[in-house]
Amino acid sequence: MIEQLLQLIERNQTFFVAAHEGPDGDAIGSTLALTNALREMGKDVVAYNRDRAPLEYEFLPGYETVVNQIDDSQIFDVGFVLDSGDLERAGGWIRERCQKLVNIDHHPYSENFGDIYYVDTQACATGVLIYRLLQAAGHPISKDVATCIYTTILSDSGSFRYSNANPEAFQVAGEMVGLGVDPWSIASGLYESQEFVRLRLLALALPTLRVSDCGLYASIAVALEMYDQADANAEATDRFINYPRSIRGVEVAIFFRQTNAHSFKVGFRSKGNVDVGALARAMNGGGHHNAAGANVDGTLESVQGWVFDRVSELLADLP
Ligand SMILES: [Mn+2]
Repeated sequence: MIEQLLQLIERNQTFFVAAHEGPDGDAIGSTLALTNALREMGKDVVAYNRDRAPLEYEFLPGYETVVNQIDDSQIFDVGFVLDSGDLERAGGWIRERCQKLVNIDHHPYSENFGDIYYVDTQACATGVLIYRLLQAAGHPISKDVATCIYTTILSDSGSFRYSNANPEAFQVAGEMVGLGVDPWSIASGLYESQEFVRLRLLALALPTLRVSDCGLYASIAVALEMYDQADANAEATDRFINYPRSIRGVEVAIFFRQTNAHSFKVGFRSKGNVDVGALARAMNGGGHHNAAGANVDGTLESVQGWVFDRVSELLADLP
């Protein structure tokens, strides 16, 4: 598998690198880790994200080169789709624009799209798979690439707090620090450079916190009018779900984010005992064991009632 990938890189010149929409630190970090490394090898690379790179990743080398539009006629030798679960989350049209397509991911249920499928659910972040690839290629990891890889691990492991913070996560992160990455500057870029509008929106959302009678699930909600009041947009709601999740005893956290007058994007986080991926798939959504989401139509009250019932059923089955 890695051999095939190395040949593909060696024998081609134009590359396209993309990751899932609404990108997190692993999506943008792995996009830029691979992009920077390929550019160092002298390749022509377009880094793409449907939603570009959010401002909080400004500190990543190559940040300003991530585009959200490409030439109508451009065809690439090789396309890499990273951290995406399915191709649609990156852009279904990518298939036709790339002679060869590669799926690199660590999500369970990652769709088998592409000509090469390099998926390892044991990797704590897709960035770790990029690290393995560069190691195999014998490409020396620059400080720029190291910064991107370190960010993918920090972001997907919740700053080494989640159960995916395995020995490889610490080992690779440690190696990146050895290459000159400054953990404080990345942590401050990610977590201590918030936009004030985000906290204004949070102040409006926190009063919606609800904990179930059983204490096992909790939720938070953002309604459309809150965006106007706080002068914020949906990007500002990133990580709001961590507030209900952080409550003692809560197993499942739920985030209701209104997307239009009649529907909500419902996000789920599990502390590990409940498979919220299965729950979301039953609602025509998707995701993995500990993080998933689905779209549900209705008013906040009706959507909450329906979702709370599904979650209660699931929790009733817990041993
Ligand atoms: Mn990831």
